[in-house]
Amino acid sequence: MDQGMSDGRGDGAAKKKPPSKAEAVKVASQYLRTFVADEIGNGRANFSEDAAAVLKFHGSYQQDDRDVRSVMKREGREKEYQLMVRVRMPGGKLATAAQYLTVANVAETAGNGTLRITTRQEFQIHGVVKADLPATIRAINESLLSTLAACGDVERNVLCCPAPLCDGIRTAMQADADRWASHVAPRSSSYWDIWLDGERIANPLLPQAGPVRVPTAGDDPVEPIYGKAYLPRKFKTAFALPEDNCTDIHANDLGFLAVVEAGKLVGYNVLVGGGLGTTPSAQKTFPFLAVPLGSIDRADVLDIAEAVIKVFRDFGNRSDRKRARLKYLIHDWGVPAFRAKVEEYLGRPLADPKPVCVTDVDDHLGWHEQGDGKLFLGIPVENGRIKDSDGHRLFSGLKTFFETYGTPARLTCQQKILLVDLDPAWKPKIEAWLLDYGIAAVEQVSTVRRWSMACPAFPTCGLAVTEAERALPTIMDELEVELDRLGLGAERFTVRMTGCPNGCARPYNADVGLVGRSASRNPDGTPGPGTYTIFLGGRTTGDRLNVVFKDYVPFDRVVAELVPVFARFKGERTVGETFGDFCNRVEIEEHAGNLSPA
Ligand code: SRM
Ligand code: SF4
Repeated sequence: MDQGMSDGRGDGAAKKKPPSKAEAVKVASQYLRTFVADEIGNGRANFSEDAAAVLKFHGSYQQDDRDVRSVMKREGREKEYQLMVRVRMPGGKLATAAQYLTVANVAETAGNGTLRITTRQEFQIHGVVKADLPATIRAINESLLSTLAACGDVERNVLCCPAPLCDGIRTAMQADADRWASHVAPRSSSYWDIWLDGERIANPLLPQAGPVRVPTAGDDPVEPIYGKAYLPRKFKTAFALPEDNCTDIHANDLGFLAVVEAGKLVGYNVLVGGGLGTTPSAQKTFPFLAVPLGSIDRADVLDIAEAVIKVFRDFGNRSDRKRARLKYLIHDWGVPAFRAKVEEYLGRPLADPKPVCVTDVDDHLGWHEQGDGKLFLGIPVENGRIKDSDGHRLFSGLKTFFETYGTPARLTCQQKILLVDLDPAWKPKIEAWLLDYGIAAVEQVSTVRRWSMACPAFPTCGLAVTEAERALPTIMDELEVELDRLGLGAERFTVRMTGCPNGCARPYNADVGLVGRSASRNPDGTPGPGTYTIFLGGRTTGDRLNVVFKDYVPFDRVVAELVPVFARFKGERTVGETFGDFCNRVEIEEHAGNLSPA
């Protein structure tokens, strides 16, 4: 995986190709209005392809139940259409208990009775039928949350460390993230017209009517930041602290890495070009980690973010969606040329990056003091799925919790939930509540499971080729046994699994990445677990890509392939060396590109 950059502007050929069909649909949607508005009440169970493409900008994906897809096809019946609704939550913040209860209520009444915390600290509700979509979006908006721009070719949910620590730094960083999130949200009125009868519910996290910060020749009167065709592709931004990269900043198109002086947040190093999606058969695609572009004062966040996003808007590849992410523009141009263009848009030079980089990560689980006399409690949620099953009643338990205590919450980019603003006097009762509902405290979860994540994959994701969320718990059961046997149970490393190479659980910068490679079928025709590519040698801090260890590994062989590497790590590691660092060192020392046990 080449992190190298070219230094010339090599994408000229792609520029001459005609725009893709997706571009035509965006323009024809007239600022995200037509198609969707025309089809909501047409009595059909599904949206047309064009409407489904525009619907993403409104925060919803059209899906079908893949567990029954082949049966339905065999019986000549229509797919089991359903919608996934994503709730936009900058910095993962739920300001009130009522917001949580609204989302949980919608999941119960219109969805499949579960909630999914995503790797970008949002909620997803799966299984909503088309007829229930308007009421679902209205309820979410009435609770002062939104779904606008949770998906689509726009700035996605802006990530920020969610820990409610009163250290003066996180609060300031969260305020900067909120300012950018509201400034960059789409400004067209179509969302309110379609779902809320034109009523703009006052929501501080939605678009500010104010002017753009960096006026450029390409600005459109309705959408001055995006224009009629919005962005060439999705765009992702994260804020992080060097000692706490819990937002995985290097996986984002744009990153703000805090520069702290004398205990105060004074500015940021600006990182650009992160993105993980890849298609193994297309060499022109690859995962890439964001690289430093320059440094800025806090006051300049909106200006620099707007300049970067507008350069992407104007020069990103609009003919080939596989190569449309910012990382490819930067790869093709090289950092110096990209920086020069950003400076041109900004109207001033950018200071060089400061000597600040990521050093650690905190998942914020367990009990912590906030610094204002209150406590917060981070709760593990396996693969982000909030559900009731087998005596573990997390879904019911959280509802009771928010009804009882009425406190806010935060979601993390590790798919976990933080219960915040807790009175220390409540601690014994809250611990009893955990026991009552069979909710595991962090101390009861193994280190390997604690640091693992999987994407949803089957049955909801239309792009899945293998299982992930439903398969990782089995891998964890097996790994726990093997790691304990080797005396490695306390080792901290990340295991991240996805059902296809798109990288939604960020497998390519994990210590261990398990990426769905080829499909299989169960005897009853439902999707089987498939085969996986095993990647090794990333880092828990997320600032190094891993490399392929083994390809096409059947699901039931994954742990068997890993165990000899763990055994070798135990025998050969240097003092304090982590598993990811060991794999990376051995791979580099042996120049083998393969860590097969000696
Ligand atoms: Fe993702 C597409 C789920 C984070 C890269 N992602 C999808 C879709 C919408 C499938 C689709 O297009 O039909 C998945 C819906 C599955 C379902 O049933 O819910 C999906 N992505 C997810 C979530 C829910 C995974 C999770 O375990 O939480 C995450 C939602 C985040 C959110 O709240 O917005 C999610 N996706 C990511 C990340 C990680 C991140 O952003 O930190 C990545 C890698 C970083 C990146 O963007 O490069 C990621 N998702 C993709 C890609 C590949 C993009 C590319 O540049 O090639 C796709 C496919 C696409 O866009 O065409 C994709
Ligand atoms: Fe779907 Fe692939 Fe993303 Fe998993 S990684 S949610 S299978 S697109």
